[in-house]
Amino acid sequence: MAPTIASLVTPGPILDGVGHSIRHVSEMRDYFADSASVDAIVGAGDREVYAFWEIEYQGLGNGLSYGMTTVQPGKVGREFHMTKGHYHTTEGDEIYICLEGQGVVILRNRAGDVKECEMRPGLLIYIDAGWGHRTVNTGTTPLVFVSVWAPGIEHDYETVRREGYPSILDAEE
Ligand code: PAN
Ligand code: ZN
Repeated sequence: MAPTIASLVTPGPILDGVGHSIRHVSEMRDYFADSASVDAIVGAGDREVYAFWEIEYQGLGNGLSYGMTTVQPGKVGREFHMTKGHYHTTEGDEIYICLEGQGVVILRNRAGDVKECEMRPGLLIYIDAGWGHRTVNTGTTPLVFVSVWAPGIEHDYETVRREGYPSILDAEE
């Protein structure tokens, strides 16, 4: 799903910062544990795990950046489809608002404490600065959510890749 932007703000400086990214299984080799399953999926033609839009605020003043993510249902090995996950390198909070589907946001701080928040339509998840976040689709339909964050945040994926990060395994083989 793509966001439809209905704005009272001059669109120029905001739309300049729009990004659209699609993450396939092939780009997530470092994130899924079962490399044989990754190879099998990529060999069969690869597939999308998730896609997201980002609208980075580039105007004057204290604006907001926001985006929309769709995580497709599915598993790689026993792990449910998920985002790469990241930490924010600068202090700055974020909210997620779930629109469709079912899943979990896994929060982890740099001390290694982990919390899980349910995602279902209508739930709002507040992500405090300092907590990494990864979103997992545990359902059978696309998981769609809106995110809003403080402008100027840099996304740190390297720590997740280096240290690893919790995921959700299906109970069934
Ligand atoms: C979100 C995420 C989006 C994609 O907009 O960037 O869901 O997940 P990854 O960034 O982990 O690939 C967000 O948390 N922004 O700060
Ligand atoms: Zn974030």
